[in-house]
Amino acid sequence: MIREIVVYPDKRLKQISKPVEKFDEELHKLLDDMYETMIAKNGIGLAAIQVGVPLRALIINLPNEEGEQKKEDLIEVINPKILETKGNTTYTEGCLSVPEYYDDVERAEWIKVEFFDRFGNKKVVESDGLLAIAFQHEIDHLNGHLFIEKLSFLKRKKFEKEWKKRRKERGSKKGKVK
Ligand code: Y12
Ligand code: CO
Repeated sequence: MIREIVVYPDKRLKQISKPVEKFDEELHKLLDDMYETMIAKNGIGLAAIQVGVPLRALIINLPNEEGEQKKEDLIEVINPKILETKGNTTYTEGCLSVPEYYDDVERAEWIKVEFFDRFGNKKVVESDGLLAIAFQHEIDHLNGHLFIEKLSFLKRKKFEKEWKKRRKERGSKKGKVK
């Protein structure tokens, strides 16, 4: 089932998500729905709070070297903890909760992260490149943070101005249809 994406500035995106306690059918249904929703919206990562569920669960599905996004490469991440980070890198990020806005964000270049899969099996993964960025972007969601909070003061102002303008335009379009 495709769920509705929670979009900025919805207050739910500021919530600190709660640890998953039961690795049961309900969690599996949530993860399956998150995958369906992410694919339907052309995303490569999604946190549960982005579909309105305040649980520490996220998914990442990066395209492979051929540029194909395969389900076998899907990573389901429950109750993650970043154990170690190294270096710095900058990447132009986007987010399904902040549609049509992309900007450069600085993050750790390498991370070591511990998490559980949908069955409660513990994993430890070391990652760099796009995967490390995706982990950090999605873990930020679990702590109520969006990538736009990491922009410089001036860039954030520019974003808020663009966002207000867009909202006005969308509002007036809706008005015309009615
Ligand atoms: C690197 C940087 C950020 C992440 C987090 C996951 N981000 C996404 O999955 C962003 C998806 C996205 C998709 C959009 O839709 C289309 O391109 C059709 C989009 O634009 C619109 O909504 C029009 C914006 C963001 C992981 C790794
Ligand atoms: Co996001």
